[in-house]
Amino acid sequence: MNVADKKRLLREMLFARRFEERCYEAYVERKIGGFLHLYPGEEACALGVLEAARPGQDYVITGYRDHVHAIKCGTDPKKIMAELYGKETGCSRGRGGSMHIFDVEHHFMGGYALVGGPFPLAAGMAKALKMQGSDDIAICFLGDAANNQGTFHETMNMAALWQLPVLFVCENNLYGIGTRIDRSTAVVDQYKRVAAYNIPSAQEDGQDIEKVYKAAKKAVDHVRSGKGPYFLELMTYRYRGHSMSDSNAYRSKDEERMWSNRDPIIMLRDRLIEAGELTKDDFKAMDTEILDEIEDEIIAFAESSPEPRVEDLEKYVFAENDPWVYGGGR
Ligand SMILES: Cc1ncc(C[n+]2csc(CCOP(=O)(O)OP(=O)(O)O)c2C)c(N)n1
Ligand SMILES: [Mg+2]
Repeated sequence: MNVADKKRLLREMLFARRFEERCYEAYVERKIGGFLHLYPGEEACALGVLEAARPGQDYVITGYRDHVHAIKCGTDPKKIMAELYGKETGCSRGRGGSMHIFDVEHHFMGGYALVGGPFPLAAGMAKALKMQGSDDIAICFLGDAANNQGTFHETMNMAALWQLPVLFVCENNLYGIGTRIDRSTAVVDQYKRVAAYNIPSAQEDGQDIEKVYKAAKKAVDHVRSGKGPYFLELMTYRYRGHSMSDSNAYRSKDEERMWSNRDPIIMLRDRLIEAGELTKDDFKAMDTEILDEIEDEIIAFAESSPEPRVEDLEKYVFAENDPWVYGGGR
């Protein structure tokens, strides 16, 4: 990774952080309703992994903590913010909200609320890609607690049996809502669990984007070359509560401090400063530019966009003109 790439990734992480913080504010202002799960602290995971893939072309799927993954795939952040605001200009016309960001054009296949739901969907996408003879791959991001769902084991079995081109990325932030991993999960190291299915795997520091990129490159190369699935576990931490309704009272201050000392943005920033590639003023200017863009373009777009019309309430519930739904089959 050259210096220009590192600076771009620093900017992408900072943008993701500021975008998510602004979502928090908008939620508190009651501009955003429903559920909202934020990603600060975990930025290097989605951005580092997808940097090593072909975002916008490979098929990406994740859970409900999904904004940053969609942005990296190429979804317009204005459409994501408008979606959170419930506006007609949102990427799902305001009907989906935060947990259901979806963008077929950029191969971002969602945003799912059901924990573990995306595992089999990712395998299905990978099966389709394999049948088409494509060298695109499916990438499934999910949390640590999702691995205790039955869908995890069913999917790992079939993905290995059929040698599917799918990369599983476990964003291990050590908690499923308020439950620490060692209180819910017999095998704490998630990468070890797929040994039962003969799936190669690795564990990496999810706070260091350069390490994430390197580990993901190896994983993506493996999957793309037709060698079957791969499982990458990234050790990370979310700074905020599980969702906006979580008071975040179950973690010690010491633990929180330890992880904030390993902030992915600060670590890369300081490394670039030490190498003489960036100054503190450059970083400040980058931050100001991002904050202005979020306010003047993204928030302004969401605020000024129209609400969905009441007359359209029943629209987009079913696929319109779909012969499977409206009779006859295809
Ligand atoms: C099938 C299902 N069961 C339970 C829930 C409730 N639930 C929502 S998030 C969550 C914890 C998931 O934690 P993890 O997979 O580690 O992801 P994280 O939120 O930490 O990113 C649970 C149990 C759900 N949404 N779906
Ligand atoms: Mg978790």
